[in-house]
Amino acid sequence: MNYSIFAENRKHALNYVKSLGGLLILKGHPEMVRPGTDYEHPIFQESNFYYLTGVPDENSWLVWDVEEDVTHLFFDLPPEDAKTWMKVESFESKKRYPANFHHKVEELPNVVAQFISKGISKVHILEITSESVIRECCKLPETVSVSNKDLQYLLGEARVIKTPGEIELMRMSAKHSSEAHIQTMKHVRDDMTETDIEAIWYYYMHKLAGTDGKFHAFLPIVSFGSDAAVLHHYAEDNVKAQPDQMCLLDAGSTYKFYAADITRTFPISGKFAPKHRFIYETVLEMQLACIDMVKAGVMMIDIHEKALTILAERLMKEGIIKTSSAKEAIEKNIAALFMPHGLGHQLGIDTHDVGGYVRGGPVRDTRPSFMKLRTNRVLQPGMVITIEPGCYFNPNIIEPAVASNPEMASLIDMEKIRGTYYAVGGVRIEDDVLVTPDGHDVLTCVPKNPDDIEKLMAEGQKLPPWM
Ligand SMILES: [Mn+2]
Repeated sequence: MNYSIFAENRKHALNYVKSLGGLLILKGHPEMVRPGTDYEHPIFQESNFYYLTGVPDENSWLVWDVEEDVTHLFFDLPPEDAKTWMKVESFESKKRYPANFHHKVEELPNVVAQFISKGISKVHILEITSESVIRECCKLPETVSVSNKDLQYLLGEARVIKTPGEIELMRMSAKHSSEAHIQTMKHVRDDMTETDIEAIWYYYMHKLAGTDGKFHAFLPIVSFGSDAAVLHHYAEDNVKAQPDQMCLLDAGSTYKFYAADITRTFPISGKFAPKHRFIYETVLEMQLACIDMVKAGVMMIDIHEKALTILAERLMKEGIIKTSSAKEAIEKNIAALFMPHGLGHQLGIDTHDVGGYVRGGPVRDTRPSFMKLRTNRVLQPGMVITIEPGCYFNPNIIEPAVASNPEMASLIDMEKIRGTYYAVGGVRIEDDVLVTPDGHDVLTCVPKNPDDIEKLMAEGQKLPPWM
């Protein structure tokens, strides 16, 4: 592992936080023990702390004098007898994490006191940390002011633009997650449950990403048929696949805490039925056109609008909606009934990564077709975003909308939807895209052309059964 990545992150972040002045104090995630047991929950390091340090250990601290750019890292070392139970890293080995000084956590108040004695009177902390905890742990006198107003936002702004080292880590998580998706797709059989498919995904994720990828970027979404219209449907063990259904798998691993996020939708039988293929090709056309638009200077909302436009045009062509134009379908909130989410989000340490809405930037568009978009950003080189259009037929969204709006009801062929498309459920196709100085680079690589999916699944059928 190249820990200089985190020194590089800090150098990049300094451009954003230097003007704050004073001392930045960040606390790593606390340890979490299940009450009454010695079971320690694995912790996903606090994202901002990890970004600046690369330290995954619980109860760690960073003290950063941004005016002089001097950093102190603090480690909570386990007691001597812990060696009976676990492999304990030496204090010396902690010096691999880049900082000017390394300490045991007990020294935190002394080091902070030295800064205060040199005249520092201002401390900045994250919004998510409690001022009283920081004051108590660092023994801050009342004369020192503590602000949680700006640090988290500014670090978020820094994290929007990935450093070259971060991009390398994200390429790794994208690679592992892509391969795990391919392997899972090959092993799907028509007698499996949602949890069976989830288990195959887990197996490959752990096998490929190993201990560096032991955290999921998020809980995998696995759904069959009509359940795929529910955006976050988690796997259930009593739901068995039907040969005439599609499966939607939205899953991503992490690598060194950096996330990947991929969705594929594929036929359980390995062959798309015509009604599946129509919806699938609609979403694929949306996704390819949107990825094509990704380049510096373009606004996410314009790419989102492109997705809705293609969706509306295709649904009009099939007679599912009867508006006179795609524009009308968007303005009358009809297109959004079939894609009730934003086109994508930023990706980084967090799956829905920071920095969605810029202070002083355009406010969130409140029109129903646009309000779910997670970012108002203009794309810049170094951003990593997901492009994940979808088309869904969710009766819980569509039925109340047409029941309360006669004009909308007159513009939608409910017979077709009830008779055919509720059973199709939903399709989403999602890839992770890096904005580069001259366009974009798609980091994830899983077949998505329907013929390629059928070919891959046919190859998979030749493999011995999983169970
Ligand atoms: Mn996503």
